[in-house]
Amino acid sequence: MQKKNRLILALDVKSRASALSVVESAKDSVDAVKVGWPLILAAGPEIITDIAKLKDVICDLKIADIPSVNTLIVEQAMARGASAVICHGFVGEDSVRACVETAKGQAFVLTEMSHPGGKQFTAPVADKLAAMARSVGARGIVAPATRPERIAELRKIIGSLEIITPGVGAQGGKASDAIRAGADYIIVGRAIYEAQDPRAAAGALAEEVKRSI
Ligand code: OMP
Repeated sequence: MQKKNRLILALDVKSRASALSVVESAKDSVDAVKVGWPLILAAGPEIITDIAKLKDVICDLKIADIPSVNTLIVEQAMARGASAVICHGFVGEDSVRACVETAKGQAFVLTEMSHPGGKQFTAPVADKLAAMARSVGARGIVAPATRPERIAELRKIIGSLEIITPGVGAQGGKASDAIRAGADYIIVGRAIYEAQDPRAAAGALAEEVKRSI
């Protein structure tokens, strides 16, 4: 995944046609596309391979199972063309290690979630999850753009690991705040794919990011 625009498109749309159309519109301003359950269930897992021909794909299955099953899931995602995966950290070090090893290091570990409920159970353990992500050799963590101060705190724990951050736009976070707090990439879905003009929306976000570095 190149680090040009520092923008990851969360492609939570409900059909193959709209997925391809949004990617075509936004592709010049995004560095990667995050594909998750809504689109995979709507369009079939082949959509991972199709999008991967256009952009690097982060497969967001929020993997949270026992190590042997995590391994099977990551194998399938990578075989279909994913460049990286997202797994939950709360399942424990052995399960996360299985994802990291199977993805050859290309796994992002979810720490504190961005929605209000993320404060309930994930926030209190997020520092420990971030430290564990670092110790198992993950590529990076997912941390909340809705709480940029937490991005800054988690950055101190993970050192040079990458931070990818959702919560910009529809969830109320600001791209500039997240980047200034230490995020490497913002993850944006609805503010792009629900926009009248996804190309312009992605372009404006990429510009905001550029001005914040
Ligand atoms: P929008 O709110 O529409 O920009 O979408 C946010 C995207 O980031 C969705 O694909 C969510 O699944 C994802 N996400 C969060 O919103 N919060 C989190 O804490 C973690 C994720 C994620 O792992 O990507």
